[in-house]
Amino acid sequence: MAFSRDLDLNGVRIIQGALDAEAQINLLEDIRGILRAAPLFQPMTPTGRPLSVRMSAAGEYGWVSDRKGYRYEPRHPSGNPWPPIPPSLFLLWEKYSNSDRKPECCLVNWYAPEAKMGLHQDNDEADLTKPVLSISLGDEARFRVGGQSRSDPTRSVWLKSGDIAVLQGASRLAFHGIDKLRPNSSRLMPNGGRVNLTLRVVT
Ligand code: MD3
Ligand code: FE
Repeated sequence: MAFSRDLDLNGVRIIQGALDAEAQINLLEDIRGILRAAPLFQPMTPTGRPLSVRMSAAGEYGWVSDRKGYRYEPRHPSGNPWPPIPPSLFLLWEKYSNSDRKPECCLVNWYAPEAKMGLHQDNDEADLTKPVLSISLGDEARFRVGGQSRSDPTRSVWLKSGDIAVLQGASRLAFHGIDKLRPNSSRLMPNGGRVNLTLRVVT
């Protein structure tokens, strides 16, 4: 909070140092609450390969992937509804999203030290003019973002614990991914790893 700086990476707004240490610790407690109600699971691609990232969600919808395909669902694979999005995250959405709609999903991505996420587009949401807000916690990760075609040139930046990214306008449909983590680069979590939260309007 004290020393934040704004960066533009192919139209993605990155607010480095948006959350101070105390805010990060409080958010991690909120995430632990979400994961008690909706434990992490390992999504399978429709071709049957597991993603290296483990996931869960809060809100009216969570994103799931299995043999039937990718989609938003109102329930965790256990059959229970997702827990509510914590108030702290609605406040961050109000502060950074400039959106007239409230988020309906907080996707929780958990990266073990070896996890990564290949280049992809997020287009399972009904209204792609609505922003996505991303919050990074834990170990640093090299984030890559290109354009609206897979073959467009990409740029990358290391996302650190407490950084926030806002995806809107043309960048909302940009190809992006996480190349790798930098192990032991944060002391937020006792056993390392990384959590990324994304707040989304789904319907
Ligand atoms: C650009 N997550 O959940 S966050 C994802 O760090 C995802 O876990 C990555 O890609 C992560 O889909 C990257 C930054 C991000 C999130 C959503 C985006 C960038 C985006 C949606 C559209 C364009
Ligand atoms: Fe994505």
